[in-house]
Amino acid sequence: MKLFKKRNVFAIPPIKFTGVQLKEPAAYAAGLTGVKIALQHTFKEMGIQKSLTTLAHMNQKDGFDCPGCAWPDPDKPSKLGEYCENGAKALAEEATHKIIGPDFFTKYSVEELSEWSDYKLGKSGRLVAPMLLRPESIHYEPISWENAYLLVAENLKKLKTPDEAVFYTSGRSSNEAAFLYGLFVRAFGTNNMPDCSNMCHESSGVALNETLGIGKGSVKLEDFDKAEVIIVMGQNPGTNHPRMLSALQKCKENKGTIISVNPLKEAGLVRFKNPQEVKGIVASGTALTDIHLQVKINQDVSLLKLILKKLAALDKQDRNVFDHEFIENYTHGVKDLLTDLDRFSEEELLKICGVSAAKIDEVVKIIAAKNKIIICWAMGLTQHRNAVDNIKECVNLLLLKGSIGREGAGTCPVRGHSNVQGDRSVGIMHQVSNSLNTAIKNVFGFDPPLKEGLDTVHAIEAMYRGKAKVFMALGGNFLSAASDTMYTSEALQNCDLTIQVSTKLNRSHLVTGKTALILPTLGRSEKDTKNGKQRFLTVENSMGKVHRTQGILPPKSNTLRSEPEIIGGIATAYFKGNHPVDWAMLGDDYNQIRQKLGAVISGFKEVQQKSEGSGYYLPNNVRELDFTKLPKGKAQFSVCKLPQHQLKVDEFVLMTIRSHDQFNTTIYGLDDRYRGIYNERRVVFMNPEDMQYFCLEKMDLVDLISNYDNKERRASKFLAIPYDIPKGNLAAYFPETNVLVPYNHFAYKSHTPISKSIIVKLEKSN
Ligand SMILES: Nc1nc2c(c(=O)[nH]1)N[C@H]1C(S)=C(S)[C@@H](COP(=O)(O)OP(=O)(O)OC[C@H]3O[C@@H](n4cnc5c(=O)[nH]c(N)nc54)[C@H](O)[C@@H]3O)O[C@H]1N2
Ligand SMILES: Nc1nc2c(c(=O)[nH]1)N[C@H]1C(S)=C(S)[C@@H](COP(=O)(O)OP(=O)(O)OC[C@H]3O[C@@H](n4cnc5c(=O)[nH]c(N)nc54)[C@H](O)[C@@H]3O)O[C@H]1N2
Ligand SMILES: [Mo]
Repeated sequence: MKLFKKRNVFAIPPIKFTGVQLKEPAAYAAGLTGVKIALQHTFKEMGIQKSLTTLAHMNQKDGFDCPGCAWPDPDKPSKLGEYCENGAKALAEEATHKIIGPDFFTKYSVEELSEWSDYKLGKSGRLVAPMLLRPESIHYEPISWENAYLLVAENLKKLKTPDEAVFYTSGRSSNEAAFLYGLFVRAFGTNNMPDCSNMCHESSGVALNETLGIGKGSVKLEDFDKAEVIIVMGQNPGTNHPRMLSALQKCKENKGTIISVNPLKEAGLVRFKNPQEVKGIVASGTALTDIHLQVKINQDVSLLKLILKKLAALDKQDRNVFDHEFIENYTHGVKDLLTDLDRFSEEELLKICGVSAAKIDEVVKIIAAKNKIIICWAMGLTQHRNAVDNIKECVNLLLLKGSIGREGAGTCPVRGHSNVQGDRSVGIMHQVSNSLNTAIKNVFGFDPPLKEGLDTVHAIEAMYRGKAKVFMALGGNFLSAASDTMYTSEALQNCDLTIQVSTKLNRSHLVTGKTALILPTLGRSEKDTKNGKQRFLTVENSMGKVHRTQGILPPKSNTLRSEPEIIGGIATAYFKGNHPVDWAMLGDDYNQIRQKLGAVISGFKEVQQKSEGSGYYLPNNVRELDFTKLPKGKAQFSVCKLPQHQLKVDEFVLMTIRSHDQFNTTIYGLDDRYRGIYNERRVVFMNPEDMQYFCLEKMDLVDLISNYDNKERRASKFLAIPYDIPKGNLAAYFPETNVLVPYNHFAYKSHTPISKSIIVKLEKSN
């Protein structure tokens, strides 16, 4: 009877090769192929008619927000459709006509399903029924919603302290769901609210808060039209934020210069054929990047320091290079920064960053003469040990140039999940905010907990050590997204109960606690109706604009419940009426949630009225040049350290990146078209000279091995692919390589796993 300890499930699926085909990397992004592929995905999953009408409503004022990335919509969305290839894939994934009901789980055990690839799991269809996995079973069985809520409540009540529970959030939730979830978790009594941001832009949040007083970017979409220089660092917009390419295109049309800083020459940054323009279909499109700086992985600080030193030298001759008036009026710490720069030699910096001196001089010349500069960045800067410094060094450059709080200039951390920024704004965080706690106390009449909660890496450790016993996830795929897959799988399996509120099947439903629940929920694209009335939700985009989202498709099943309803249901079962908050009412009535949200968080006061149409901007002190919250009331320069990688001759720095056909752990397909890889994900990109030195031929099989704190971690059997990547650097896809990321190595201050700079060795596979 007592099956548990533990089920025979695979945390990583057995290795299967799918038959690689190689082509030349693409010379441009999007164009007609992009449109064709977008439609292929939606037609296959949703049928032709439904695809066309649904896509027409995506990112339109009366429609729903794309479930993909958080790039903002223009105020006047294109009538031809305001979506990209990868947004269409995200929609196809969610709105697929396939469903998995109870019979699917009767047929397949979790042990059997765990042998499937992530691709096959995702393609099996939408989850539609609440399911329970008992400790003595390897098959999920149906459970009613009410019994599921009671089971969660009972398990939460059994805990010795509320800190034995962990409540994860992925960035797909709405503001309303996230606010209610955070409220429930605090009412329950813990701040254990790790979220996907911890693995993503946390480093940006920390760096920007400390230097500029707000953990978000400062630019608006229209600033892209006015920028003279846009620097895109550590980001692959062609794949991950394709609609950003139109904004870059506008900058080019206005004679702006685009500089990309990336170990890879990503197709999206080279040339763009805008599928929403005739020119993009028939002509050669727009060349985007003017200068590509092929930096070595994690050497952005060295590169930026060299640029700053050269600019400082020019400024000594001509006092117009830096904006001295701005520096004087709005900043603090410039002397320390400039003195520190003197400690470094140009030769040393040049050598370690790996970029050619001529290209750096070209960039310095351009930057010296301009002051409308935007820096955009994503995971290439945030997932390193010194990630916070990476971003602070970018802020240093912008502050020296006065490129902050000015039209056409500023910081642009490009967010990942479509509402990851909103989740934070409405209170999903493990840190304690006194002002938020006071507001909650005033509005709801209870005292939120004061002890700082666990972030992602510390939540994993707590579960591993048996200090946390209940794990709930509002979306996401914690097992495969987090670092150290084997360690994380032990951690989850140590829990008494794991609960997943999800739309699609993933590995976190298979590698679970002793008891597990799947609570299926509505997707963005679906109608959310109560008593015959359609409800709407709101989200915040990457630039701090809050707007409505309302699905248009009929729900996949009438058993599905919305995220706020599920949270309301769990909270009602837990408190049984003994609490000042009316949870059931809030779960049903989003207008009431918004009213309370507005009373607690001032930026949301008028969310009900102002979120209509293209929405409204939340307050942003940087746009007002208001730094009163910071020391001396000024924006802060920072003295940043160089990263330290003492590599042995046979060691490499590995970055784990996304292919063109995935959304994080959701695998849409097996191609990485822009990089010329077809029908295979088990590849490692390698410099041809390194391959020669290590006697490797194209397509040889290698194991990747990391060794931290004397613990060896191995990802076996990757096809070596010669690629234009700096020597000593490697790239491979996540989540296949997450096994290599040690759970206890993460960025200083932000605790973001070091997913972009893992030290590895290679071994020929057996
Ligand atoms: N289609 C699609 N869209 C997505 C996602 C998806 O998976 N698929 N994911 C969403 C999410 S949650 C996020 S956070 C974003 C992620 O968006 P990105 O950050 O663009 O995603 P990554 O593939 O991780 O790419 C990192 C880029 O940084 C470069 N890079 C790596 N290390 C370094 C470094 O040390 N220095 C520099 N300068 N560059 C480096 C890599 O070569 C790569 O081009 O995209 C969001 N949008
Ligand atoms: N090695 C390595 N690891 C990484 C990264 C990396 O670059 N390298 N990137 C990191 C980053 S940036 C991020 S953001 C994390 C992502 O971490 P997560 O957000 O945890 O992972 P996702 O793969 O985005 O989650 C996908 C699942 O979300 C569920 N889902 C989708 N839509 C909805 C919805 O509307 N509601 C609900 N309730 N569920 C939904 C589906 O069940 C789907 O299977 O991964 C991180 N992990
Ligand atoms: Mo992300």
